[in-house]
Amino acid sequence: MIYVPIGTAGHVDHGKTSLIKVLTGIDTDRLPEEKSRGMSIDIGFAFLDFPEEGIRVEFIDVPGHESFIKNTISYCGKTLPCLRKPNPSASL
Ligand SMILES: Nc1nc2c(ncn2[C@@H]2O[C@H](COP(=O)(O)OP(=O)(O)OP(=O)(O)O)[C@@H](O)[C@H]2O)c(=O)[nH]1
Ligand SMILES: [Mg+2]
Repeated sequence: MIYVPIGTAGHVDHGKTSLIKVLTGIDTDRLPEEKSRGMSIDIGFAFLDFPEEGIRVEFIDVPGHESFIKNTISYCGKTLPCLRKPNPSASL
């Protein structure tokens, strides 16, 4: 299996979480407060498999609101090492 990580980037309410939900069927806003406020607070994860190609696309969704910028930045540390990893079977 080849893992392809993709991170979102964009201002608040630009549709990052909605796009991932349409593509994967997974709502990355899992916290009750995220649902009640209608915005991402923490990073979230989803995936989309392409079994015949042996590919799993992994999505990392981040908050766009400036109040949660620390959580947004934290995904860089989780994603960039995976992008640099030479082993294609490495997951997040
Ligand atoms: N009309 C329209 N509304 C959209 C579209 N994409 C998202 N929305 C709406 O815009 C609102 C915000 O969408 P989100 O997907 O939560 O936006 P986000 O970029 O994840 O926002 P944050 O996580 O808070 O940064 C929701 O009410 C969505 O239903 C779109 O393409 N068209
Ligand atoms: Mg969001």
